[in-house]
Amino acid sequence: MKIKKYVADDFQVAFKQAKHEMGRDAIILSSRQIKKGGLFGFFASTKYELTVAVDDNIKIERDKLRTSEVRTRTVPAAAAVQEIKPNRVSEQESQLLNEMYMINNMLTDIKDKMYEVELIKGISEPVQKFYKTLINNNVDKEIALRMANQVERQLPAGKGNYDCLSDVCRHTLQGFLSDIAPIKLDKGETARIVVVVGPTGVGKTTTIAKLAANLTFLESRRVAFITLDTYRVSAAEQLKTFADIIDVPIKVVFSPADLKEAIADYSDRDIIFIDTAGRSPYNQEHMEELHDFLEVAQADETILVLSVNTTTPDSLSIYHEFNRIGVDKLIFTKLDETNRYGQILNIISEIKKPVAYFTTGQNVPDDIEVPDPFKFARMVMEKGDAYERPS
Ligand SMILES: Nc1nc2c(ncn2[C@@H]2O[C@H](COP(=O)(O)OP(=O)(O)OP(=O)(O)O)[C@@H](O)[C@H]2O)c(=O)[nH]1
Ligand SMILES: [Mg+2]
Repeated sequence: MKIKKYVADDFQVAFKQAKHEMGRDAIILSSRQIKKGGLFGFFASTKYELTVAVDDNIKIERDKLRTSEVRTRTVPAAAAVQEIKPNRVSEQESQLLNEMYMINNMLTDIKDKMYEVELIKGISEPVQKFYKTLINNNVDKEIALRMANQVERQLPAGKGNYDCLSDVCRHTLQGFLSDIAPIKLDKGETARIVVVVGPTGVGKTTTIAKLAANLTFLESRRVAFITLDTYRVSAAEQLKTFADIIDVPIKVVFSPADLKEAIADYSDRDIIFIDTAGRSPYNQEHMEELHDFLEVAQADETILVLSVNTTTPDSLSIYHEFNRIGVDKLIFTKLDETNRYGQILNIISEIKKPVAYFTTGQNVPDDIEVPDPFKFARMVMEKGDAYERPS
């Protein structure tokens, strides 16, 4: 199956282009209006996006039918009509199917819009702008509506007061990101065990290096590393390099028994970071293996690292899989790679776990911060025109 997207100024143009390139067997999988171009969301123009697919198997069947159509011309007329008919019908069917997909998609779009209009009907116009700002940030509709309603309820009588509105919006957003829990070492505490888990490539090892460097240099804490990542060539080397630079000891362990020993060896350290191999959470065998290690580790905190580049549904399923082994906190990485932060709100609204850190780049140790709800709210609000004063 070949799938391709077509974007044009109007639906007909996109449709014709798709038909021209993909052939008449192509079917429309989805159609939607999108905004393109512009500056900070202003002056963006409306385009139509068609996702079109063509199934090679159908094409082959169709070609076979066409060949049979040619062949049937040599057989007696009555039989030929019967043979040709299925081909003609299926062409018409394909045409009809396309039309039906088109109509169906348009109806779904209209239904969605009506539903949205119905939902935000009770909200005053300035607050609807806040709602749109949240949607621009990819906040889920349901959560955006909940926030908008919250703002609406808190607004005093003079709803047109934009200064007041911006304060209430910011305050509401801050409320959603209020559970912040960075790593805290109690006075005199030793051998705090922090395990960092997550899918591949989200930034687990880099984040551990940032945390370790800051704890070592800024708080004069005695840190140790243990890595369970023996799967990827150079994985342990990566943490060893950081360990050398920061000057902290490191052990590479291959079995739960090794892990027990390594933890015992570092019992005089203030904090032990355990780095794990990035694994697909859907691989049961790997998850069981991780579970065996974690049973031995008896971590004080297990932190799940999620990249903001992963979609909300994917992040939620990743969380649910990792939560089988127990997740205490979250770290969101790669905030520098997006300017839509709704993802974070969607996830924390759903799973209600504290956020320990945001990471904002590849630089060790600088690109990490304890989430600041005020700053976060401002970043979300900058993505939209909620605070534009009426002229
Ligand atoms: N832009 C950006 N890149 C980051 C950030 N954190 C980590 N990275 C980069 O992401 C890549 C993967 O980082 P790692 O720390 O190796 O990720 P990991 O989760 O340990 O990967 P595996 O151990 O392979 O699962 C590296 O190129 C990092 O420099 C961040 O906050 N922003
Ligand atoms: Mg790693």
